[in-house]
Amino acid sequence: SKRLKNLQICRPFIYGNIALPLGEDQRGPDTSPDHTHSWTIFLRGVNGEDLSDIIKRVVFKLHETYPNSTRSIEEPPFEVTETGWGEFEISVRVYFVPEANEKNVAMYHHLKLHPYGPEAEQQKAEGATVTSLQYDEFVFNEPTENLFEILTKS
Ligand code: SLL
Repeated sequence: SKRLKNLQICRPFIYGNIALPLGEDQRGPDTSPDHTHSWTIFLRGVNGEDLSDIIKRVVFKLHETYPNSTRSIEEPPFEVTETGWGEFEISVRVYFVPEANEKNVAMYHHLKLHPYGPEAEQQKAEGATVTSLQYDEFVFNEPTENLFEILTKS
């Protein structure tokens, strides 16, 4: 559809990971013995919305030590849960719905498993959940009328 000139519209979102040390009770028969953590990387709206109104697909590229390391998530929630032993960079590529007529965008997230900083010792002792989140915004310049309608409804 037509593009709206001289207009910019933003949509805020959150992406990042949570991680938990794997306790003996959380290990299944298929859990690799060298895996120490369970983690989830996700991308969603700032109020927990799934963002499927503007996003068609999110591709998470994991470390090549993972089987099928390119994970294409075609439906919300846009997230991947895994177990593992190490931290690494995850590439997160977002593909928008066709009516937006926007190029895909890529971001990077450093998967965090280990607590650090002043609270680290206590967090380790408690087996606390580690969280590493980033706030960002999709910025659409001269959006299509369709995208504008999606972003301004409700
Ligand atoms: C490191 N640069 O050396 C990092 C790489 C890779 C983490 C960390 C493997 C999972 C699996 C896993 O946790 N890889 O066995 O599928 O620390």
